[in-house]
Amino acid sequence: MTAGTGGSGAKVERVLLTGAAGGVGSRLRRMLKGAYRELRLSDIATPKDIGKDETFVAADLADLAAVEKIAKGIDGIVHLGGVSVEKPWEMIHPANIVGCYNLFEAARRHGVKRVVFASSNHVMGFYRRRRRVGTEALVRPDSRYGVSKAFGEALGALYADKYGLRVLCIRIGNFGDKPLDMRRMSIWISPDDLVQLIRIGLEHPELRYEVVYGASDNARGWWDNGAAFRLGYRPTGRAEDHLKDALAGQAKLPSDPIADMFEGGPFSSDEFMGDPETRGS
Ligand code: 15L
Repeated sequence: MTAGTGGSGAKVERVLLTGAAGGVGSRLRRMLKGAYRELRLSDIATPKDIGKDETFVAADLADLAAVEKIAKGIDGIVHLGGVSVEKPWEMIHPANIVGCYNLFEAARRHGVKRVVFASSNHVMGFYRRRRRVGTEALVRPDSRYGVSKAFGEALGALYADKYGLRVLCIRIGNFGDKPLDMRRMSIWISPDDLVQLIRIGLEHPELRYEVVYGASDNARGWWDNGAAFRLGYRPTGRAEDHLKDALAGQAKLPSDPIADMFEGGPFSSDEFMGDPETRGS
């Protein structure tokens, strides 16, 4: 694999991956190895399995000076870092609000050309499952976590429009080798397909600012992913190939009729109060 073009003829050669110790990050750090001249890994704490051939720099996203250090000399950032599920505001705020601001601001200060932001399907979690939504639809977050991801998408737009940073926001569905249950049959993304989208974000010459859905070729999908297809995305994962596993996973879940109404599933039903018929979109 060769390094890509970061715009204005400049190549993206030095890539920073935040959240490199998490579930998605650990997998991606192996898959992106060798794709760029440098792959700098970061997370709040150093994982035990860092290899001698890997570069890891620990940084707390809430500390701007620390984030500036990891962004220095970098061409493109894949920002997976932060809290990745619903948590109390006291945890979401420093990591996903302050931390995300620090990431974009550090990128600007250090002349980083591109940021690929790991957004989430939970930005749209209060859409009803019968709706087909694209990326033009209003955000309907299902959690404080979903709100923090909508904030990150808005920051990306600001830094793209005001400072010329090239930004791809990927609303990741559920990343893994196969869909875990019936909701995930609609939102699943295979590791190969997520890498494909990330590389579009780091290399596509025409990219300025886009939001795409991080989903494989799922026959039961809920999203119109035209924006991704226009950028050349050709998913190869097919949720339908794993239907048996998803049905088996679903059979183990407790009944949750409110979760079943909305795209966000348990993120939507968590703390839910009142009449679901009057909610969502
Ligand atoms: C997410 O955004 C989370 O990061 C991941 O852990 C899953 O919960 C996923 O959404 C999902 O909706 O399945």
